[in-house]
Amino acid sequence: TEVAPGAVLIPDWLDEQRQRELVAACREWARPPAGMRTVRTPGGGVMSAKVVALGWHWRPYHFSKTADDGSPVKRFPPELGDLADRAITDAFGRAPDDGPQYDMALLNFYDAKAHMGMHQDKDELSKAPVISLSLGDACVFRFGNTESRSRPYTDLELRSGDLFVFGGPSRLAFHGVPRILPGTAPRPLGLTGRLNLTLRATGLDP
Ligand code: MD5
Ligand code: FE
Repeated sequence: TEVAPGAVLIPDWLDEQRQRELVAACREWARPPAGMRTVRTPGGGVMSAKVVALGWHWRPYHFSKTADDGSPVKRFPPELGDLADRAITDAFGRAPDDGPQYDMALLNFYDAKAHMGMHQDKDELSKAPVISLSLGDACVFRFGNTESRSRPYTDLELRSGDLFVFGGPSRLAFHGVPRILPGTAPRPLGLTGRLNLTLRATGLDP
């Protein structure tokens, strides 16, 4: 369903088997070196969600190829590039536009208390849609407008297996995760908390 122009939500896009495989992969990606970390924001705050980046090491307003521990950032797995192409095709009914390839993933880990404040994703040079995959506990996702972090916005629930693609005018909408709904993860996943995997095209040179 198109939630707003360019913003397409496909509930249950990943079947249980694919969810389990992705959760297992996320656990590997979270391991050091270049594993899960705490992100400090430019304003001096600390994000409550923990982050792993693949392909490029991300900090607000900054991409590099070296992680905070000095080791090279883990590569962007080619299978995530294929997954991105399938996501775009399913969301918009046609293959991705020519342009920069999907070359980085940001993985956010939320425990029961974590949240993410309203923000825009403006660090990428490319206008390619951002692809979001949810795993584990459901959350309240706040989808806002392009003008400010305040109303009008729409709150919706994102659940394990859901695909959300943000393209067109929605690419620069303010958005956030006000809260996690603890204990809502599908039991077979064996996961407490929520994982969100986003796939992005940075538009940077490799
Ligand atoms: C999350 N992550 O659930 C969200 C899902 C992040 C982040 O926000 O920056 O890691 S990605 C949601 C997103 C991306 C790009 C545009 C819009 C939403 N949007 O216009 O609403 O952990
Ligand atoms: Fe974001």
